[in-house]
Amino acid sequence: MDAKKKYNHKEIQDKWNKKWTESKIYHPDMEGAKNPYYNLMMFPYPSAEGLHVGNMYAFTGADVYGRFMRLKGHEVFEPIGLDGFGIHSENYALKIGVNPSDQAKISEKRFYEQLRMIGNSFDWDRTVETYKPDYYKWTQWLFIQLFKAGLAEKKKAEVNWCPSCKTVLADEQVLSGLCERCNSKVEQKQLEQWFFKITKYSDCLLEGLDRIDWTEKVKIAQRNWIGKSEGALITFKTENSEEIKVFTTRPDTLFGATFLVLSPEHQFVKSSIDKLDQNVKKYITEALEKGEVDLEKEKTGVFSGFYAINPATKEKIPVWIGDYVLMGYGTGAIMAVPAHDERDFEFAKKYELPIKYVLATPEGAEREAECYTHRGQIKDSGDWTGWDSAFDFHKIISWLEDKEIGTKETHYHLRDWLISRQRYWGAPIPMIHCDKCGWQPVPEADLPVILPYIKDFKPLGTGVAPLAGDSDFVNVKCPNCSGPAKRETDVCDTFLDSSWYFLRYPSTEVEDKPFDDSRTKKWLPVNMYIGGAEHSVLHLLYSRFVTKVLFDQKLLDFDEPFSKFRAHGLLIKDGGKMSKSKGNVVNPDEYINKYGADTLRSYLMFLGPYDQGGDFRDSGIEGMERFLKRVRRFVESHIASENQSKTVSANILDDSKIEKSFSKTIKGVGNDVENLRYNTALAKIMELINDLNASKSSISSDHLKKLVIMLSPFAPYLTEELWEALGGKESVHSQSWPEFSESALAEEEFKIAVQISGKLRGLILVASSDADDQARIEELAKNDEKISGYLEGLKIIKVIYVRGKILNFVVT
Ligand code: ANZ
Ligand code: ZN
Repeated sequence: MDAKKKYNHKEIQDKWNKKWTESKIYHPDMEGAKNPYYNLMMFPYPSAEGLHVGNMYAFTGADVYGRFMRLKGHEVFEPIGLDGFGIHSENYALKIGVNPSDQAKISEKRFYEQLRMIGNSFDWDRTVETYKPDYYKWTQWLFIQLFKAGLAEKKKAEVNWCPSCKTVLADEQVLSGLCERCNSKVEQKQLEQWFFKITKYSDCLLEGLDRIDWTEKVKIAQRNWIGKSEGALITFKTENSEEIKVFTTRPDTLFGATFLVLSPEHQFVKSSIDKLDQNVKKYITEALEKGEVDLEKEKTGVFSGFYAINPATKEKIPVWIGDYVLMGYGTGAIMAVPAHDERDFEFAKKYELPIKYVLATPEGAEREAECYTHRGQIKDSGDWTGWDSAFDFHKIISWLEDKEIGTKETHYHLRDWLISRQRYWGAPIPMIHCDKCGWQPVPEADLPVILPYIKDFKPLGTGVAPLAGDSDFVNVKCPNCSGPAKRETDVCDTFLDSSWYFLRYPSTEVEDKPFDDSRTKKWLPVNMYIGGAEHSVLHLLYSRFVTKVLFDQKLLDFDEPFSKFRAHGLLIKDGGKMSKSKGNVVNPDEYINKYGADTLRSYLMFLGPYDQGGDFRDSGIEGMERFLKRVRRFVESHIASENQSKTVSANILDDSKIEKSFSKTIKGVGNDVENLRYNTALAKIMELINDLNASKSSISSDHLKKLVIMLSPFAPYLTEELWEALGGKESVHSQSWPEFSESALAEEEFKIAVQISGKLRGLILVASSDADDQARIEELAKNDEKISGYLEGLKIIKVIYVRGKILNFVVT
């Protein structure tokens, strides 16, 4: 490299992109790799705007990790693809009036061009595009495996309907009552739909979480979404012997149940409507009209006029109707225990209903009429008095069962996965309906069921998908009886496409099966997966489910797809999440053109802890540009001076300092990168450069090489260029992470002057880590032979410590 020539990042990027492609350095041998490491990042859906700097933030962080693992001796497989089916792409195509399959080609080209510019070590021989028949053939195959295992079913159900997207949504795609994509208010509709029975895997999905190394908040989100609650089903009888069953997680509070509350939609309310007072009827009508309640709002209710018997106390308690009890959960009826449940407490206070404490409460709680929600010692509860509600759950259940009052019951929040979409742009569901034979899967030999190119792909909004208008597509022979039959015209939810793509990457060229067994054995489960936490209960849950199903079908020999998962943070601009509507989206191309990929990558990684995200600012990127320039000048000037004369180090002390700086940095950066603390890793490299600049001693090319290797995951092009200039063999990216010397890192000691009443009497050596431990330093001083001699017979009245410098014993 010519030091005087201006550094042209564009030329250098092109040069190395070409060399990397030729040398296949990022294309591990799928069959022969000795130390395989599958480094995966969530593949993007190709949006019209192209790659967003937020995507780039995610991909760079994942790539830094992959490059680090390569330096650590692994053969790293880092694939990329496009999750291009789905509403998002289709909506854009609709907006600009292009067929989604035509738009897909345009988006693909644009995305891949951009993805080639960001300096990631992608294996470009193994891309996966979910909308291509050679991929969705196997998505359809997967659907059929689930059907054959009895895990796919078409049934009529109340489903979420987005009036704007004109399709149904899975529960996971509804956020506080709004459509995840377009924010429209979601409606409930009765429709016949395909479901995957993910609920059969609730316990499996919970149990597996304990065995995987994932970002804790994502595990918590999954646990909450599965929402297992163990409790009891308890039967209350009304005065006229009708039964009202309630689900409770706190059967231990049964003796404190002072009223019941039913949802306005409860069967008991419906069947006794004639006997209800006018004002009660009015309340019910209004509540039903209001529909879904806002749980944050004040609770309302009305006394039904009926009473029930508490089966434990045998007391008569009033039956209320209230809007805080939801029909869709439990039995739609609750036993209210105001003393120990906040919602019931609020309700009881408002309507002046009795509050009865049945657990030992802290001093004063009852006098002040406070709600006490913890478990504890049971009181005033007949046989149960003295039991501990935290530990005697099973005793309580047995008691209820003996008396035939209740049974043990477990509830889950998780619902079955709604898989069908009444849209065009997805994999056709590979099922055929015959009036005689019912639902039949398309024979595997006939896969893929090609998505036909149709003109009228607009969603109809009638609950029927656009494919229904294509009679050539619809009418087929029944695979079972050869009679006339009809194809399913709904398409698969896009989350099915992405639920298994990681299985396809190592086997992209395999044509006769979705994934090759020996390759799968070699590369899976994924060693490291990085992506957004927003997919906690969507993609990350569905992928686990699909993997578990395939495991149970003996098609895989592992049941968790991602051994390690880390969620990255969000990139913020001007205080808000980047979004097109806010007009604060940053396009990475502009910055790559202006500053180069190395600078943008390093800047993004320097913004803050990778798992917490950061704030994108133009001023910051210039600082990073200056830093990389400094590194370049530093290396280049040393190469130049080495070439002139081999300078011999003048100062041995300085040399050991350099050794130490290097060891400290190599160790620190390694730990930081391992833990995705890229910002502090870069800070340590910056510090090293400062140390080296300040040092007078010569720096060997060996040192320079170590420096360049450490920086290589962040700035892959510049470091290749410097590596070459340093005469390095092969690529910097196929080197080994530098070793460091523990002995150079050995603890530093410093000297403290010990005075006795202001007179210097000796020096002691103290470890740096003890600099703040005055007691330890006093002890060391007193144990020193010389000093202890001076102190003999004297009385210490005061000790003054000047940190790191002087210890003064004031004596009389
Ligand atoms: C009595 C009780 C006493 C309760 C107490 C709690 C505390 P999770 O954990 O979410 O499953 N509940 C049951 N069905 C309901 C419905 N349809 N609408 C609103 N609330 C309902 O919560 C179960 C608890 O939520 C149940 O336990 C019930 O209140 C309430 F000190 O029963 B509990
Ligand atoms: Zn048939």
